[in-house]
Order: sequence, then C-alpha cells, then structure tokens
Amino acid sequence: MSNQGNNAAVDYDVVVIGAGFGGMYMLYKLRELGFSARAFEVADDVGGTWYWNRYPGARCDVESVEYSYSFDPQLQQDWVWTERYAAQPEILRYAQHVADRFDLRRDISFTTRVEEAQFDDATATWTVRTGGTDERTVRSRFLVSAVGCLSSANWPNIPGRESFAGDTYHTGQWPHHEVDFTGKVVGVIGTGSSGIQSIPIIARQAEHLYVFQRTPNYTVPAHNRPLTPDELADVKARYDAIREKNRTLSGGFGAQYERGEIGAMEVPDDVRDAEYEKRWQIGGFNLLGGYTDIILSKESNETAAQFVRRKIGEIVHDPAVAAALTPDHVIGCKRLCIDTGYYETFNRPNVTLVDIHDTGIDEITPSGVRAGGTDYALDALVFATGFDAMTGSLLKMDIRGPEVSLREAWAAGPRTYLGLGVHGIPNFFVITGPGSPSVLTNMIMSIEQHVEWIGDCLVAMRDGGHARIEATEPAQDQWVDYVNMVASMTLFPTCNSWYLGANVPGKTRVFMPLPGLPPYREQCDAVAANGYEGFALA
Ligand code: N01
Repeated sequence: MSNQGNNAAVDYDVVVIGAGFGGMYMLYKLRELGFSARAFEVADDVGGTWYWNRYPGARCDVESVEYSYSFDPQLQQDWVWTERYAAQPEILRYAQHVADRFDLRRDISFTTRVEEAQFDDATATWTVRTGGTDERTVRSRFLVSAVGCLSSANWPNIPGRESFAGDTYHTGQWPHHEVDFTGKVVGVIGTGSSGIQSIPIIARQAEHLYVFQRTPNYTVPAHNRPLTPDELADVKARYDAIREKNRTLSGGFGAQYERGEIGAMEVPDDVRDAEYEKRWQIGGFNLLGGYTDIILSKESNETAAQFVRRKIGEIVHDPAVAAALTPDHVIGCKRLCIDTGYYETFNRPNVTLVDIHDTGIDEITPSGVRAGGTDYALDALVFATGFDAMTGSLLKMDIRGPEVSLREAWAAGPRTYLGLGVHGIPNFFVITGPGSPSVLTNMIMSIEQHVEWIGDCLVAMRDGGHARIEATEPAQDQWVDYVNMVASMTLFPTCNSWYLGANVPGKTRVFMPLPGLPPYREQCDAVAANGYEGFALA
C-alpha cells in the first residue's frame, strides 16, 4: 500500500495503462522518482504497436538510431541496430531488452485489460477495474494512459465481412506464427503504410495477389540497408548532439540530413527537380525536407506531388495501372509512406490492382470479394485498413471523472489541454494524446517528452502537497482553438486521413495531432514553469 501525499490509502500512486514504449518509460520514470506504480497490458509481452503489427514487411519509417530511447546513455551505447530502418522483430527485441534491462516486467500485469476507471472526488483517487489474467479492482491516485495512437484496429464494416471462408488477417493484429501465402490467391484491402509495406512481400509468395485500392498513396523508397559498424560508431560518438538537434526539428528526427531553408517556388524548376531527385535517392521522409513550405503552400506542394507522380509513371510499365496508382491529393497530408519495391510490384504478372475508388467493395462473400460487380475468388484476405487512431483505444475503456465520462467529454471529438490533460477527468494524463504532436513526430521522442513532463508534474504535486490536478475548461478551450488554428495554417486537413478520423465512418472530423514539436515543448515547459498554468491544483 502506498500513502504518499494524501490521506486515502491506495494500492499504487499511479496506474499506467499499456506497456508499449510509452508505458515502459513511464514505469521506469515513476520508479526513479519514488512513486509506486502498476502497468496493465492486454498483450502477453511489452512492445505495444511492435507487439501487434507483425505483418510481412513491418518496419519503422523513422531510422532505427533515432527511433529509440535517449533517456539512458548506456542503453543507446549498448544496443546495436542492424539496419537503417529496423524491422518489427528487431524493434520488439529492443523493447524486450529494455524491459529486461530495467526489470520492468515485475510491475506489469500482462494479458490484463483496464475495463473501467472511476475518479472519486472525496478521496481524489481512482478505482480501476481490470479484466483478464490479473482481474481485480485497484485504487491509485493517478491514471496515465499509454495506450498508443495506433492500437485499435479498424475492421471496415463491409457487408458479408464475417462470411469469408478463407483465412482472414488484419495487419494490426497479425498472428504470431509465420503466415505463408505460397500458392494462394490473396486479396489485400488498403494501401496505407501497412498495405504498402506488406504488398511487395505477399506478392512474392502468392500465386496471385489482388490489391483493392480505394485511394492511391504517395510512397518514397526507403533504400533500407544494413548499418555498418563504422556508421554506428559514428552515431554513438555523436549521440547527444544528434538527439539535441532532433529536439529542434519539427518531427523530432532527421538530424543527419540537410533541411532546406527556402520555399519551393523560390528556385527554378530544374534546381527543384534535382533537389527532389537527390532526396528520392536518399530515401524516406527526406523527400519533403528540401523546402520549408511543402505542407504550407498548395503551389509548392504540387511540385513535390508532381515529382512523385512522374516517378510512378516511370516505374510502372502499364500506363493504365500507373494512372490508377497516381494520387491527386496533397502530398504529405496523409502520412507519406516509405516502401521497398511497392510501385515495382505492380509490374509483376501475378499482381492485379483493383481500383475501387468509385465503386467501393460491394460485399465480401464466402469465396472472396465482389467489387464493381466482379467476383474475385480468394484463399486469403488481408485487411490493411488501419486504425481507429488516437481515440479508439482510449474510448474502449470506460473512464469516468466525477461528473463526466471521457466518452461524454469527447462525444464531439477529442478535447484536451496540451494533449496531456482532459477537463472533467482529474488526475488523468494521456501520453501522446490528441492535441499533442504525437503521430506527426518521432513517437519515441514525443513519448519521452510527455513522460518527463508528467513525472515532473507529479513531483511538483508531491512537493506542493497537492492531491488533485485537472485541466481548466478555459485553458482546454483555448488549446483546442490553438490546435485547430495551427492545423488550418497547413495543408494537413485537406484530405481524408486518419489524422482527421476520416477513415472511420461516423467518427467526428477533428484534426487530432498538433504540427510542430519544438514550439510545443516550449509551451509545455512554460506551463510547468508557471506553476502548471491552465491546470487547477488542489
Ligand atoms: O492505415 P491507413 P495503415 N474499403 O489508415 C483503406 C502508421 N504505420 O495501417 O485511404 C476499402 O493509413 C484506406 O483507404 P482510404 C503510420 O503512421 C507506420 O496503413 O481511406 N479500403 C487506406 O488505403 C500510418 O499512417 C508504419 O481511402 C479501405 C487503408 O485502408 C498509420 O500507421 C507502418 C476501407 C488504411 O490505411 C496507419 O497505416 C504501418 C474500406 N472500407 C503503419 N477502409 C511504418 O512505420 C479503409 N480502407 C512504416
């Protein structure tokens, strides 16, 4: 039992929900600061997104040396990344190494789901009910959500979906055993990052692959490769400077690459094309880093979009297929995809692109997919249809403040203060919540920033004898307006992305993340320095 700072006896100072990268570091930090904590995790091991997303080709789109914790200098010196972009098994091994190294598992209940949590104002404590292996009711002073932004799989509501007699998969809930599509006729629905990474690999195995594409996507080659010992030694010698530089960059990664300092229209066409070509050859998100206004100016954006459209035309042999693969929306307003041989895959004789943009999928039948009136007989069907992003996993739980539940508070879309706190739900923090930069950044860097901010806040409360903290309504209203204002200055809201919740029918359209990590970090620091301005402490 812990009893720090107020009179109500509790089981733990803090309950942490989830044991992915956010939950693991939160647990580590709480221990370091002398708080008792318990994490509850649905999976049977740590890793979060990298536990679940085991589909063929799953790989991070932020480079491995950057997509890693910076909080422990020895950890980053000891761990050896083998590839420029780490594949899912390696990232999961890294998460497991972190759990072992810091003995985190002893404070995590696996295969256990937080079902509901009720805040009691009289005692300023949470009563948390869990289900699964460690089914019980626990009391804590604080509740921290580390459920992740992309953890609630989106199964589309296509008529007949459950009737399919073959094997069905979702990229975000992939089985733990090896799936071999050799000799099978396979359908993939969805051409976001997960589809674009898995399609080239499934195509190499399958007898035939049908790709059902509702919206074509822009993707840039990863040019993934092994990292050499010399490269790694160089990064490790400069790690602190690289991390520091990343903290100044909008997305929190890319320190090793040059960034443009002018707008795309300020240079002649041939200079701009040469710049895009150079960046295409480097690979990854770099493509959009050459100019300052790609996601701000439609005209500038169009130059980058045209460049990729030209590439598609050059790579894909059949002009009709190339045309169907060519997006017409703003580049970058859906997350840019990073691939290995994606467009080339459509030159294979065993791959058929089925353009369902105008027709959608009529229905799923026991034998396959019917789209545009044509039946496609399939042995296996892969849903690469993404996630109920940023709010899905939070709203699966019934989290209740004294007068309002999170579901009620967010009925018209998520509303937070700093993406960290919610008015009406005291003593509750969200790691990388909506209204914070989160998914627009190197997630591990954003996680570290939030965990450290929450840790400092809890220490300040302990030192100040405070038992209760809640975002005020005016501060939250102002924050929501601010996030909307920043988003509206960019091209992000111009297409149907999961950033807006547009991929889930019926979900309220709100641009959920906040562009720009460095100013956000300053705002969070200023709030803390001003005695947690915008939060009511009691
Ligand atoms: O999901 P998505 P994802 N009928 O939502 C289509 C991260 N991530 O899992 O565009 C037919 O992007 C949908 O079509 P449309 C990364 O942040 C990172 O691929 O809505 N199609 C779309 O094509 C990424 O952005 C990595 O018209 C339907 C696709 O399914 C995020 O996760 C790897 C449909 C969903 O694409 C999500 O990526 C993987 C329907 N009813 C993921 N419903 C890396 O680090 C949906 N679709 C590289």
